[in-house]
Amino acid sequence: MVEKLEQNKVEKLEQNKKVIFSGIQPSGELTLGNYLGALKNWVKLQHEYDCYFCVVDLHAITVKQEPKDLRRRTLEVMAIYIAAGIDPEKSTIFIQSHVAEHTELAWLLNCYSYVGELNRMTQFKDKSSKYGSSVSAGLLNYPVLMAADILLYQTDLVPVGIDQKQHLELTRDLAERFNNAYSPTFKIPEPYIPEKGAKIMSLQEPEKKMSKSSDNPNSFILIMDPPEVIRKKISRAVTDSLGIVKYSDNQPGVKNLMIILNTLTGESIEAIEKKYEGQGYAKFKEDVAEAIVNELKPIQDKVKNLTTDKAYLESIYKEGAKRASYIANKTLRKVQKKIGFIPVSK
Ligand code: AQP
Repeated sequence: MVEKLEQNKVEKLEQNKKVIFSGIQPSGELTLGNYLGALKNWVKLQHEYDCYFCVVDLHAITVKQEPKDLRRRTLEVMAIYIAAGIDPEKSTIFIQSHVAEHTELAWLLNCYSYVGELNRMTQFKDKSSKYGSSVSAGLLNYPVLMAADILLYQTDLVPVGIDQKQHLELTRDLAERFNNAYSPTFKIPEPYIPEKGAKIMSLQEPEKKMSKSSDNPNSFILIMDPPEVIRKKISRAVTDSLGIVKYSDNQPGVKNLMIILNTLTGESIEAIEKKYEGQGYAKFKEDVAEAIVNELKPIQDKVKNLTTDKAYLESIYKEGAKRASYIANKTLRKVQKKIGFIPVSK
């Protein structure tokens, strides 16, 4: 194993590839937002970069999870990564809780984070208003764990939807704060926000982002939604009474559907406007639904096969955790030493 890891390391160094880290929480069934804002881009990036793609189960427990659902979803998310086109030979796919360095670095970074800056995070404000007085300290500390995830791998780029940009800025602040307090330790990562699909909005309240933890199933398309459900949800998507397919902030529902169509088919916004001129919304919505079905159906079929092959999934996450631990441990030991901890004797 060590030989294989060394070999891998040498290959990566020889290729001098930049490092990418990203992850998705198994906090619900994955949505079209996760797919277009994150996954679809990861697939493209894996050829050029040394990629770490993690199923961030530690993040998922910042809100209550049913243990059996969490177990099922964690494997399903992994299967979706692979089915969407992430090649486990090329990229490191692993489960966050299998690499203990994530929790340990998160604790250390917590001691360099300010409560005030965590309180200002939009996601914390949004989610804590939903959970009221039972909001967990984990939800407040979520961005610190995210910083640990990223910094452990000396990450260059983090491909995320625009909703995660603020957390990435905090990661950069924490890395700079630590580097300035001691000496250069962490690489300062850059966000990689896709041109297309950076923020897919709710189908029912298009001023809010599409989110897997929404209480209204009509607000999102799930990656695993059957074709007839996708068609129904798109036909029910909120539009307006203007009846014109136009890319405008005054028509947020229509604009969102246009972005989905454009991201999936590559048809330009202008071409879409022209194509549906004078036709109302019915045909437009039908085509949006078909584009989604065409994209997701092959992925769904592969996911169904993969989730029945637990031994294969286990082989991927075991190998992934070994590869990830090797790098993560090196960074963590550097951090411990700088802080002044006595190294563990072997
Ligand atoms: N609507 C979206 N549009 C574009 N990108 C999105 N992402 C999520 N929703 C959209 C991107 O997916 C990646 C993983 O996100 P996550 O599941 O770890 O956390 P999240 O951003 O909090 O996603 P959700 O669906 O809103 O989850 P819940 O409801 O559990 O909080 C990120 O790159 C994110 O940008």
